[in-house]
Amino acid sequence: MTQTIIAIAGASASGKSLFSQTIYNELVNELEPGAIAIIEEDAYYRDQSHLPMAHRVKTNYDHPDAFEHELMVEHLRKLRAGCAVDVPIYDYNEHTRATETRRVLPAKILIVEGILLLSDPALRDEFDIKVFIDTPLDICLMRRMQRDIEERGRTIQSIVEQYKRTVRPMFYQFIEPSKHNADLVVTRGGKNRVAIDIIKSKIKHLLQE
Ligand code: UZR
Ligand code: MG
Repeated sequence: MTQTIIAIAGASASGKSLFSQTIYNELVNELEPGAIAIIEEDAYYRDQSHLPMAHRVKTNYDHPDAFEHELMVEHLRKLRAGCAVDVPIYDYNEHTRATETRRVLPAKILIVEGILLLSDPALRDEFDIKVFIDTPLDICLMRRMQRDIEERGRTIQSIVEQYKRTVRPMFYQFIEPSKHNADLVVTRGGKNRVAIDIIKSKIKHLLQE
């Protein structure tokens, strides 16, 4: 069953996914099978299949209400109780959930990453270790332009529009203040080698206990 849940939060394109995946990928082969698993908050964006595309593009995806945090809490509790869960898969091009899901088994250590993990009090209580990736917002915007064009099928125009309308204001309203709920603040993002090594050794230490 899952014993330790580590939250990795921070702005969109701050390097959360890279930070989390680097830790996961470097540990997964070294540890015994089933010792570590990873879940993304993005997977819990609400299903919008009942809404037409014109409505889906208008959703505020940077607001806590865009996420089904209730389902995420339920899944985290099931994993702690030793049960497997079927995590949704989100399709950024369609702005809704895919029909398939991904089965996640109750690994001893679970890494969870996402923008609003530390702003929701109900969700926050589920985490044993809370990390905030603190990357300057202009760096995030540059990364986001590249990523969203290459991986999420967006245009410069749509990225600029979303950034002004939701990404930036919601960052200042919800994400930035949530930093104070973190146990650790990591500067720069996904390539902070010292921070990656510190979390890795903490995980190994926890597994030896
Ligand atoms: P990360 N997002 C979309 O652009 N479309 C969707 O259908 C769902 C999410 C974006 C969202 C948020 N915002 O900033 C980002 N907008 O995905 C979060 N606007 O993902 O943490 O990987 O950057
Ligand atoms: Mg990401």
